[in-house]
Amino acid sequence: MGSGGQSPPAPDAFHCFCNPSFDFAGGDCYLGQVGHGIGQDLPGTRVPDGREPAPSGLDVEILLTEVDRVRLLRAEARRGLTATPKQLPPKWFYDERGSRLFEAITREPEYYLTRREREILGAHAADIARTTRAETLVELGSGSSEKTRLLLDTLRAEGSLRRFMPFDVCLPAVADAAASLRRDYPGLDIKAVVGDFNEHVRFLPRTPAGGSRLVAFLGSTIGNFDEGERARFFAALRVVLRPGDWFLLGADLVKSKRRLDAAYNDAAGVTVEFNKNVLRVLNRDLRATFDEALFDHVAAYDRERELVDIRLRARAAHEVKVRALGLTVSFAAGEEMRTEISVKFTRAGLEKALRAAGFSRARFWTDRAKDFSLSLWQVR
Ligand code: AVJ
Repeated sequence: MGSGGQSPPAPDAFHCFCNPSFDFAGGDCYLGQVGHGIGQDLPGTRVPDGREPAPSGLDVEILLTEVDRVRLLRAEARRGLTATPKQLPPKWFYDERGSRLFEAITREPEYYLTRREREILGAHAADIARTTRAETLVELGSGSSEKTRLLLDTLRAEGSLRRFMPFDVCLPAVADAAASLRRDYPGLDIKAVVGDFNEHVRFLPRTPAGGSRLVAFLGSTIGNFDEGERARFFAALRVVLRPGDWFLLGADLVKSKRRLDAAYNDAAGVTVEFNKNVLRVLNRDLRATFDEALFDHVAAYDRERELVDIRLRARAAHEVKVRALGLTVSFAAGEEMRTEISVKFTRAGLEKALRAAGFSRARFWTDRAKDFSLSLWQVR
């Protein structure tokens, strides 16, 4: 990456929002993404073995390169499509279209999660700021920065805030978040990190000793982890945090099957499109031949396991080629492939998991309807 004043050329087709693109011409897809996201700030971008201070004040640390991501998609697709039962990890929903579809889901009347979390944050962001007096806000999986702003505003009013670190698997997401926040929060030191928070949380960049950090993980993204992944994630996070640091977790709560089934089967059908988007991603990025019309969206709350199980069910027996993997995959009529789990929590379950990882609880809030939870954890 050059250090001249020139912006890299904008990509022709920007479709690499939160997943790798395989048709990036001339190598590294980040070039195009940075052009899309932050333009002149490219010289500030640094990689772990090429550290360079950002002349622009914007700083992006890349823990997961495009090459790593490509390798990961191939490996996970091969593993999942050859397993019994078949499955695909939910992170591959989120290309640019998938991210837009998820944003659309959050506006559907049945999908209460986002509205409830916003209600809680609106009511308690000032308390969070007063309690933590955090100097650094780290946001894991920093999607839309709307809810983040509630925290930035109250932390700033508290006078403690110095630094914001959006941490996401996707460079354009962190770069866009950083660029727009930089306009609205002059003087705020923004350090963006590109990584897979499930794997790279232990590499969270250090901040100058003294100031406390608040790590926010919102939106019930934690629901995509199974029990083992969740325990490993909390433990890894606990290891990087220091006494005086804080963890803010947004987690959806167990409720009636009727409401959960409705939330994941919205009448407008946006969730159907979102679920099938993973097939488009595989078609585009692994040159696969999935036909969306041959699959049905299936999502049902499992009371025993306290999770919504989300799948794609083949309508008829057929074969799919995944050319980039040299793989032919056979589906039986009615065969189901899991694309996501969305675990629902109880207060007791959350406390048990976080205590086991070494956190102690400072606060636990719900919205008025007790649909969603926001909890603040302390490292002592
Ligand atoms: C982004 C993982 C929190 O599980 O509710 C929404 C994703 N999937 N509708 C969720 C999702 C189907 C969402 N999370």
